[in-house]
Amino acid sequence: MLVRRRKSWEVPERHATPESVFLDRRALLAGGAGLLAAGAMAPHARAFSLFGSSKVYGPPADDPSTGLYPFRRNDAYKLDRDVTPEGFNYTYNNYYEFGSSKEISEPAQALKIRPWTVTFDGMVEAERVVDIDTLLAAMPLEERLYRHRCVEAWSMTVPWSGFALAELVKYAKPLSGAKYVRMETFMDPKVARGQSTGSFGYPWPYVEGLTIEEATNDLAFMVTGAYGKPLPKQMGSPLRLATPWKYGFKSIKGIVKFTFTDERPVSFWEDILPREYGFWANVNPEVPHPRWSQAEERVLGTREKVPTLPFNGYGEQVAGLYPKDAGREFFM
Ligand SMILES: Nc1nc2c(c(=O)[nH]1)N[C@H]1C(S)=C(S)[C@@H](COP(=O)(O)O)O[C@H]1N2
Ligand SMILES: [Mo]
Repeated sequence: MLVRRRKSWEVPERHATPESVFLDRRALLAGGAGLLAAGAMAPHARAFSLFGSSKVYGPPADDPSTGLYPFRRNDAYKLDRDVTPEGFNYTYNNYYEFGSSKEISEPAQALKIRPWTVTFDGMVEAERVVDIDTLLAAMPLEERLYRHRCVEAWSMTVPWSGFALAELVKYAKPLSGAKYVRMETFMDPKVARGQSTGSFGYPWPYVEGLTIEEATNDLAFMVTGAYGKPLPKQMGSPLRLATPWKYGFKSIKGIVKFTFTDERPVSFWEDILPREYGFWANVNPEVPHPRWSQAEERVLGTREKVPTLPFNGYGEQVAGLYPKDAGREFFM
């Protein structure tokens, strides 16, 4: 059963793009990817063809929120490394709804991001369904620089645009008995082919969850844009999560629903492979994944490997959310 449900994370180096390919791609992006024919690339042509289309898909041209950007930067969130060039973020993605490789930016363009509604239900004062642009107008918009650490041992740094998840929780008016917020991605197998074919019976739609304490911690951020512009579709437009102290799979994309509950939600990957992916997924270099080390990470856009930090470097803000003697289950 577990073997049937195998996914690419189980063989991270196979999907982790070799450094040489990255370098070729960087040169290509710098030179105007669309103009270079693969044939002109001679020795690198084969490596490049791994990426399929050479087109870089940025923010959707018809995104009605474009005029709101850029958001005011909140300088409280600082980085110790360079921002990852946007070309990398636009072309190297995890979004299994559109395929299990990193090169899903082209199929992701099929997603319609308007109209888009967000539902608040479960243990709330009153259920409501809100249009994304109404929500954007109601939230205090800001930009923050965050690190992102994927469980596959690569990392990026991103200028995210959005608003504090705590503001959204306030807006949703949860009842005092609510202990968790469960988040759900859109479901549309006609548009997202990964949700229908070849998906090994994955439990679509994608689900993630946080405790209310985590969700109302300052660091938890709802993302609507990146690099001072609306999000490209492949990065989770029009609404995704960023919880930078947790492994990247917690950062659910394409969110359509927030459900407040007193029962701990089961996350998508936890449901598929509970021995390897848990609910908490806090970054910890000392707790290896069952099949690889988490001690270091490849920094996308560079040739560097750097040590991974506890809570991805955000321990000061979030370590207090967890027991002092937190065991392995908090870090997987
Ligand atoms: N709905 C959905 N959200 C998702 C995923 C996914 O497959 N589906 N992948 C996750 C993983 S594993 C990571 S590392 C990040 C990747 O975000 P990026 O493509 O913007 O780098 O999205 C997360 N959110
Ligand atoms: Mo990830």
